Amino acid sequence: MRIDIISVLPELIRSPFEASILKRAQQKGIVEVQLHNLKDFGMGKHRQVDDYSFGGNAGMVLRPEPLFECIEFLQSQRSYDAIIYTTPDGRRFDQKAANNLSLLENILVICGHYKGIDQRVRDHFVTHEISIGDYVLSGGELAAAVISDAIIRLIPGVLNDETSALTDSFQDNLLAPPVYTRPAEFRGLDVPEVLTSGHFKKIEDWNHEQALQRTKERRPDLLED
Ligand code: 6GU
Repeated sequence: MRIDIISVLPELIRSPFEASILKRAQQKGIVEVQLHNLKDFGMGKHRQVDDYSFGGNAGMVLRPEPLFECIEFLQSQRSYDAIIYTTPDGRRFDQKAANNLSLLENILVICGHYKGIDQRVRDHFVTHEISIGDYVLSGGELAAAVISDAIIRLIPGVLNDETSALTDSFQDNLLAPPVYTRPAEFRGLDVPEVLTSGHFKKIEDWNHEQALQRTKERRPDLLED
C-alpha cells in the first residue's frame, strides 16, 4: 500500500510514521507513506495557499489552485483508489471503514486546515470525507495520522501474532476483555483464576463473557446492530 498525505503542516505528523509499528511496516516494504507540503504548490513569491472565504464567514480557506496542482501532480504518478478529505463534517470513521480502506493499494489523504478547503476541490477529487469523532481539531493532520495508523496495522504482515488485529476491540463489535500479565499475585491482588488454569476453552468463554459485559456497560450502542 502507498499513502500520500497533503498538508500545510506536514511536520506535525512526521513522527507517528517514524516510530514503532508504522516505521517497521515501512521498513518491511509493506507500506510507503509520503508527506507532501501544500506550500510547495503555493502561489506567488509567498507560496500562498489560503485566502478569506467568500460570504464573510470568519476564517481562512485553502484555495483551489495549489490543491488542484498538487493532486494532479500526484495523479500523474499513480491512480488513487481513494481520495480522502479529513474534516469534522465528514462521515465518522470506524473499524469497518478502516477494514475497507486497508484493502486498497493507493490512498491520497488531503488534510483540512483553517476553515477547510474550497468546495470545488471536494466536488472534483474527493471520494471519502472522513471525521474521526464529534469534536474539532485544529487541522486534519492528526486525523490523517489516526486514520493511517488504523489502516496500516490491518495489512497482513504488519503485526505479528502477538499483536494480531483479530483480537482488537471492535473487530467483532465488542470491546476487548481485561488483560493481565505476570505476576499472578501482586500485593494481594490476584489474576482471575481461570486465566492461569490452562483450560483454553474456559479462557475463551471467560474472555467473551467479559468483553460482552464491558460492551453492555460502556458501549451498549455497539450491540444494537
Ligand atoms: Cl478529520 N478534522 C478536524 N479538523 N477536526 C476533526 C476531524 C477532522 N475529525 C474530528 N474532528
